[in-house]
Amino acid sequence: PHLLAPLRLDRWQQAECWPGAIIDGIAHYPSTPPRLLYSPIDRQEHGQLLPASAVEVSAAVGCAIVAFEAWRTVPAPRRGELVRRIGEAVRLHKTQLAQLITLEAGKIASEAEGEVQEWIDVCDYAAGLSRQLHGLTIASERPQHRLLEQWHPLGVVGVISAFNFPVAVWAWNAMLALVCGDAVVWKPSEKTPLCALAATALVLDVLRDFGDAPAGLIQLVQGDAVVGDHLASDRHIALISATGSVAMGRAVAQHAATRLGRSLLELGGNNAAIITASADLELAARAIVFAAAGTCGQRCTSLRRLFVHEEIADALQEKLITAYQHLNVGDPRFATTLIGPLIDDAAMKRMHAALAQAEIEGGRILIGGGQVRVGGNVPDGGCYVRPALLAMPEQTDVVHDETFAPVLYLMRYARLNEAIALNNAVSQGLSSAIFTTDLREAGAFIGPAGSDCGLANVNAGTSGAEIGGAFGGEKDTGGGRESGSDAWKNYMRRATNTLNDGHALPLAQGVRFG
Ligand code: UN1
Repeated sequence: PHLLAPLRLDRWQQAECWPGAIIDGIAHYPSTPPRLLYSPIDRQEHGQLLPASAVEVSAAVGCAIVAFEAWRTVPAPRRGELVRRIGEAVRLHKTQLAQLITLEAGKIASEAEGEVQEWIDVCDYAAGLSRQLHGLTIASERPQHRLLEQWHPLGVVGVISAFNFPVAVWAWNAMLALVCGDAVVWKPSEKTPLCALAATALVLDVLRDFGDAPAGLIQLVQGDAVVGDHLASDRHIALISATGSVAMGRAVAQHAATRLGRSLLELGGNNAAIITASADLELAARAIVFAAAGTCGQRCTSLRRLFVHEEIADALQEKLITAYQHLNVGDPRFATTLIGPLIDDAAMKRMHAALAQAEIEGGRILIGGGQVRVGGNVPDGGCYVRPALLAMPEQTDVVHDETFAPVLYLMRYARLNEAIALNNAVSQGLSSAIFTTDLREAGAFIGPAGSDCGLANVNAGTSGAEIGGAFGGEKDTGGGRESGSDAWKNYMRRATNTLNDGHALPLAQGVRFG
């Protein structure tokens, strides 16, 4: 309750039941079988949710269309003002939102606050952007003619997000969509519904005070994959932006493609770092530990593969083992904890299956992998594991999989091109890094024949990207780019206009007609 009241969430709680949909600012309690809500910290139940059905999805989309039709003619800088005020409200509630993220996703305070900070940052970015939604003017081949390009609001944007970033990923999409003049329907992860309700409550309060912004700009439909499928299949959704597993992305992309809708996909990563012989090992080790073990290995940008030059492999391995020994695993609400729980039993089973498979494929666990015993700051009921570091003889089958857990496979290499080829040899293409003090090695890695990922870093880990850059990756990662740079163009439609200022009607390409 101390979390829910300041976020004004208690208004929606009816006898331990949470609404599966917020449509036009009104809570809906569908007559669907309830879903029990647990915290990954200790599996304590904290209520139940009535998931949305196809009816609520259609209603939410319908209301979003009405809101869009009003919002698209509001001047973009005024739309930016709305997002600026959302940013102010998020600042005021940063701590409570972060605590809710800790409760539902199991993140430690600093990472949960960092996630809320991403929302704040993207508000600032989007507010500025609202005065920069610019197109080109282009020289015409015809006398007294001009070509220009305009970016118009697109329509209703569907957002499907994952448990590991329960507010930030939606915020990257939603804050940009709002300044671009769109309305948003959100299907969050079924594992983090209270975060979604809190974020929606906060935006609705800002909308109410704003005046010329309809409540229907932000709609929420909660539930599992079926709800996401309804959203992705709805032909009124102009863009479906989905973050999560490759399997989910494939399903969403197929639904959208059937109706020739747009999709924006940010899917799995199987991110690697190359540590060359010239690397600053102290710095590399710190970056590796945060990227591989931080967030309990549950970021799409988490580090999963390590290619270490054979000359420094023993030294680095030793540093990593020492660092892993000191990782404090436990209740994420304790200030000294660095690694919180895995999200659920299924995640832990997948981790253990991957470790067993790795051993069959010739791998050797150097440290970690086991479940942490209950006691002290390790509560009963949660899935607390020791981050695992394994030595692999080569990039075997299991290394090609993204196991969403703190599992890091260490492999040795002799030549840089060999390591770059291995970096690129997996089906995913999200994030990558090289640690080197050699300019040529860095250049090779970030050049056209280097890393094939959407993110390629030098002396910086694979995770923890800033919002200012375009975020996303290639191949099975889905090809989409969200957040900064020119990702806003995804949320708008481009119109090319030809303007004739003259009295004659010259035809393009010199065509004569009559
Ligand atoms: C994700 O895990 O889906 O770069 C997003 C990062 C964060 C975002 C991760 N800024 O790790």
